[in-house]
Amino acid sequence: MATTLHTPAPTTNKHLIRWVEKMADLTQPDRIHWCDGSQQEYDALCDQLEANGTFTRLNQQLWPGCFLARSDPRDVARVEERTFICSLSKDAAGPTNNWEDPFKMRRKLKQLFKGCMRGRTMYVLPFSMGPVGGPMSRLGVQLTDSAYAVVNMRIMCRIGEPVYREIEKDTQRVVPCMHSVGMPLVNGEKDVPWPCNDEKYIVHFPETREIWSYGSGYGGNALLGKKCFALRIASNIARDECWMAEHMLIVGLESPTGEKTYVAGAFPSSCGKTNFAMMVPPKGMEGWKVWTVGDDIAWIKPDANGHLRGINPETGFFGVAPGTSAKTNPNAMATLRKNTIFTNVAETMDGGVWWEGMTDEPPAECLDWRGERWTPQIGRVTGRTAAHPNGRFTAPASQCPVIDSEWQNPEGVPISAFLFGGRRSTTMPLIYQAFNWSAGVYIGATMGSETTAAAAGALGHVRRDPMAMLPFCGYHMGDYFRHWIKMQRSITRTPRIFHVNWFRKDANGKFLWPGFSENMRILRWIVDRVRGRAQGMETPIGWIPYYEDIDWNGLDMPEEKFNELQRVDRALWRKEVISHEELFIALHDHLPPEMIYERELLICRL
Ligand code: TSX
Ligand code: MN
Repeated sequence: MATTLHTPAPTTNKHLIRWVEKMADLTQPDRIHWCDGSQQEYDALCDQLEANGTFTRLNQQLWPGCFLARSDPRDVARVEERTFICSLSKDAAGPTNNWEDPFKMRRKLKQLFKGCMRGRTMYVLPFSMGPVGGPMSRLGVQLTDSAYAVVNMRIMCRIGEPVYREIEKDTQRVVPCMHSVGMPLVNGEKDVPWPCNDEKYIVHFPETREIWSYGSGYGGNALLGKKCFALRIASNIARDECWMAEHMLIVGLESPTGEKTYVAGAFPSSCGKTNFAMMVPPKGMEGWKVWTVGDDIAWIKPDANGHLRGINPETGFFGVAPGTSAKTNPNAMATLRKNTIFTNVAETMDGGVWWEGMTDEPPAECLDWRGERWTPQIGRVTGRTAAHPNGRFTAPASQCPVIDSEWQNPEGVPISAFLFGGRRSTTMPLIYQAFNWSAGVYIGATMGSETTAAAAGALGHVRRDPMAMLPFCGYHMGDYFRHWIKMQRSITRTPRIFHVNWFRKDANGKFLWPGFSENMRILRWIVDRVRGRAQGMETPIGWIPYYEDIDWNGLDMPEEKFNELQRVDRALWRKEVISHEELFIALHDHLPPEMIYERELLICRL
């Protein structure tokens, strides 16, 4: 420590100071910067990122407060095969997680982190997931050598000064989060715009509630409050404390009379979760409103009355840019117009941003996400897109025009229903409702989505993604289902569970459902079911709406087409249920009996 320059610690917390010293000893940074979370600090870090070439300041007339970052092409997404759950027993992590012996992993990490911050600044970044001091909120401190991670974290969660004060109260355990891009600068070596390492490790110790991330500066690998903490570590805490850490959006659905119903929804990737979270009701449903509480993560807990309440532990949206437009998601477009960090999208010649799907016509010329000249012609010839398919915007939730009035309520909002969904071209009706809680848990446990990109496996193949938690559950998936089943015992008002599929196709491969705004019609039926106002028709898989019970005002939807959308094909469903077995076999020794019983009942009904 003697040779280390650093700002004075803005905290009296001995544990924190000692841990920071110990980690500085290990990683050997040139400087330690204790983040206060202020605007001045943010601006200074953005200036520094610009000077280093990590950030390009965008045209401030068109994009005030906005920056573009281009990552190293080898560091563009989460690295699932490099993500580890290091529980004491391999069995506790389950077959859907990578496991490594925690003692072995600690030795490996110690070796990787030794001197890894040489020549760099170590930022001490205290953060709160959920409103600071809220009863459902949890604290972490990320040590990182990435200023990019710091400025993104400032948008994505609550950081800085108030969090030190909360840590000092010593009322809860703080999750230590170590992060390094894994590229020390030795002998005054010049930095690169996007430092990273080919060797990547995203490591979770669920028992000691620790996170260690090495080698990547991108998204979920580097913003440790998000997937690592709020999902993988929090799912462990939630299991132990009887609440739920879910990969879910939360929306408030307001009726023309001002009645508000909150629902939480889990969808696998490329189902349009962010679009759904900010939906604009369609023509013909005037007076209905959709309010956004969150688009990615929900922490849900029974209150003193046994009613589920949920918070969005984040304060920003880290959304996929390609496909986002004024048509698909006008509220996201309004959100990201200022104070937004773009990563791996294209830069237009007037210092703006562009991505595939943003406008009908691509710009005549731009710089692609790698910074190379791109024209539609070059795109056609090389097959390269201007933006990376996983290009992102990091935008403050407070800027969303439809952010819910209660989105920062530390007690959360009341959750009346859970929605599960997937991208399915056949079999799955547009909407059905589970008979009860355990049948609903079965639906969530067996949900799946069809692969869209050829790279991700065979096109049209259904990939199971239970509750959209496959990459994010920090323990055995079978135990996770058991936890879901068990949750009902601490709830007095059981939420209704629904399954939706916006992506069913006809025999000619055409989408049967217009989707987007029109989904509101389905949500209205869900609200009416929750409130005990709408009929349901019993089918072998659950309750479905009668044609007459859907609000069709402003949409031409012939009854025959609706019936096609809703058709429960028993032959296809028998195949579907058979295919559920594959996942269940992998999890069999931890599977709660309810999953087996629900499957048997479903088979009998079919
Ligand atoms: O986000 C989508 N949603 C949810 C919106 C609230 N997408 C985009 C998915 C990619 C991320 C959708 N795509 C949805 C949807 O409901 N539905 C579809 C499929 C679809 C695409 C185009 C059309 C219709 C359906 N076009 C016309 O009907 C003209
Ligand atoms: Mn997500």
